[in-house]
Amino acid sequence: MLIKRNRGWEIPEARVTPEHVFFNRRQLMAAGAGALALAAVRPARAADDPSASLYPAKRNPAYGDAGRPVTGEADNSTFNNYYEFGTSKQISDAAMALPIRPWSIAIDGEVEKPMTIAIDDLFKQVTFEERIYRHRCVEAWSMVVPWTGFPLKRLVEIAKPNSNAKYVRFETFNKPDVAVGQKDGLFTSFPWPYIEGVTMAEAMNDLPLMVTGAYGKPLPNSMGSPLRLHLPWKYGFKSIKGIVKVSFVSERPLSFWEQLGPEEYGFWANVNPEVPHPRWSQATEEVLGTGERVPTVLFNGYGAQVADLYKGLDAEKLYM
Ligand SMILES: Nc1nc2c(c(=O)[nH]1)N[C@H]1C(S)=C(S)[C@@H](COP(=O)(O)O)O[C@H]1N2
Ligand SMILES: [Mo]
Repeated sequence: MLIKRNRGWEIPEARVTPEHVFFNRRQLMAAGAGALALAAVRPARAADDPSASLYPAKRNPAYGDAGRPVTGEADNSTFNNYYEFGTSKQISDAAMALPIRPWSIAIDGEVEKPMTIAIDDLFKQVTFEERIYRHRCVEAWSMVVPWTGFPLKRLVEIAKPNSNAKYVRFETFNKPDVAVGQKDGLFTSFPWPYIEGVTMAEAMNDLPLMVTGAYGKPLPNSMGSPLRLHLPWKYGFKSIKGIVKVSFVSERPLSFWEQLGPEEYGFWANVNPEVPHPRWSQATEEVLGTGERVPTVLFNGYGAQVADLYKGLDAEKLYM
């Protein structure tokens, strides 16, 4: 029997309200008094992080300058998209409820040997480095962050995928007991857990960073502790936080946002100022912390490293 369920997030307006509403709120904050309130909020730190002694890591000179000033640490750790903890940007306190140890990562799918590895054991197998990257949210704001982490391609090396692996699929925790966005209200009907994915070719590019820290310290919970991804040439929603599973798969993963709004959020999500979001322009972006508006650049300025990945894919919707 076929039962058609009408879920809250299938209502076209409801499913896209959060970004719209909070974009306006953020503009208000940048405009005046709100900015002070923002600065007064203390960044949420990952207390007693056992990986603290691994910081600061050596800066990778190839990514030592993002061409723009680094965004203030307090702005960055208290202005976040992390829907597991609510739809506002002020989730840094709520995110402190997430226990970041014990934490393990499952690696499975088309690999030599599926495994589950404790996060601190994984950290022993990799070398941390610092990279300063630009980040461009699809909501048309941007920031610059000194991330610490290790290349995604190093994780691929550890996982040893076989030739059936065409994509890497990432999955965030699903803990309605501690994550208020997964527990309460309308957003319990979101398609948790948060999923994202990249092609194997994208994974093997030098840019994707498995992020463990920022500003020379372990990540605050609000920024995705203990492990997130950062893809500097794609819109920010691709940079999944709170990762618990990495799967090597033969089929293209269907992401959280693509499930919610396939006309607005596709698989590729490459930054392109000439392709507007269906509801707003992507031509410019507001710099977090300063309120300044600057032009958005194709591939967020990382075309030299990634443009080749998309040759011959003209029929694909590469943006959004
Ligand atoms: N699990 C998870 N990861 C996520 C999100 C989320 O809601 N849940 N939001 C994404 C979006 S839209 C952005 S812009 C970035 C924000 O990262 P930041 O808080 O470090 O700025 O995280 C991305 N990763
Ligand atoms: Mo975003």
